[in-house]
Amino acid sequence: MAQRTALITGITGQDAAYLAKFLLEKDYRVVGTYRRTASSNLWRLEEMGVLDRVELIPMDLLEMTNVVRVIQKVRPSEVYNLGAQSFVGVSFEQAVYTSQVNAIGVCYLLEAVRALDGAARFYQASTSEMFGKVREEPQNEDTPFYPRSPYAVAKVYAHYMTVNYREAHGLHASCGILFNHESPLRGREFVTRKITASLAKIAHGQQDVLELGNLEAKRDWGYAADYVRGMWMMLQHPHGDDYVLATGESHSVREFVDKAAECAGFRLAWEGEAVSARGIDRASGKTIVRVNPDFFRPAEVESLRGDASKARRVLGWQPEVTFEQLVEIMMRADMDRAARGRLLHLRF
Ligand code: NAP
Ligand code: F7E
Repeated sequence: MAQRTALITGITGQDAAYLAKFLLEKDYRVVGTYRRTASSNLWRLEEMGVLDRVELIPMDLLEMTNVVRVIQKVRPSEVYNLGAQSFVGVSFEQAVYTSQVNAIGVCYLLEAVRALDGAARFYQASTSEMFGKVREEPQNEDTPFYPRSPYAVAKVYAHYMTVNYREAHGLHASCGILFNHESPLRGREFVTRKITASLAKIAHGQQDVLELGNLEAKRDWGYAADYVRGMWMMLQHPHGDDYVLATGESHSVREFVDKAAECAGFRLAWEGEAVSARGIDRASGKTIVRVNPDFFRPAEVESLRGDASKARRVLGWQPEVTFEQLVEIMMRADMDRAARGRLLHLRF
């Protein structure tokens, strides 16, 4: 069989690093697109040990001519659209930009794939954020959407546009409705990595306190390596379709903090309620976690829990890493980085 070519947009991001490694191990030619920036941000590919095996090509999802030419040049057999303004918090202040990248950018890509010959298989990174103010629990592929941020609204547009290109133009296009998935390569602004990196710095005397927003928000957190395997499985199925990937378990931010603190060698006692809540290190009596209202969102997604039974039944996908293992993996990686002074530059 001829070697397959995968094009991954957003190659500098968390998922792309795991997916690139996964596909290279399956002997794909992997081409990754990145935005030109003044400073290099290829550290994730470097950490995964794949930087020299991925072909890099500059592409911005906001520039349609660029998108079309990249698809024509690379002629991919599979396209994984992972590029996005992916931080929900920022989307409230950058609603137009987020819509252009996360919604219209996807339309450019779908058009480019259709214009080439429509043969490339297409993966769209849909999200559990589309369920937002949830209509039922757990959420599955039939649960109605109720997006609560410009990020999620834009993703709903992209989701239905992908479904439409599948139905109207016969593209082999799939949407993965992925619940939160994390790893040591997670961006530092997301709550899980913010917690593990901060606690590691506190444990090494490099930071005093971790400030968080809504401690009661609940998420269905899985491990990124499990989820990229699911993306690939979707594109190997004879037909394009939409699938939820999730663990089926939900935990609060506070539970994540407790478990991470334990892995970092702290035992926390909680005092106070809501914005006055404080996490105190029992050994030293110091407050090491507190609430800062600046980190609350104008509209919150309070609780998410996914039902991935369709992916299990049709694709044979299931997650392998548990919540406890995930926290341990992330905490261990950040303790190691802190010990080597690698987190000193991080600001939250
Ligand atoms: P990530 O680490 O934030 O990576 C996003 C990537 O998109 C980065 O490479 C970023 O480039 C790139 N990008 C941003 N704006 C772009 C533009 N205008 N043109 C081209 N590329 C652009 O995100 P992730 O966690 O890997 O997630 C991958 C995808 O899955 C995203 O679409 C996200 O919305 C979606 N998703 C994520 C989760 C999750 O829990 N991780 C769950 C559901 C869905 P820079 O490095 O230059 O910023
Ligand atoms: O927030 C609460 C916050 O920013 C999780 C993206 O990958 O997953 C991610 O979106 C929860 C929210 O992720 C802080 O209010 C409390 O309820 O880690 P997050 P997210 O918004 O769920 C989905 C599936 C995606 O698609 C997105 O691309 O934690 N929270 N205190 C906080 N969140 C942050 N970031 N920082 C805090 O201090």
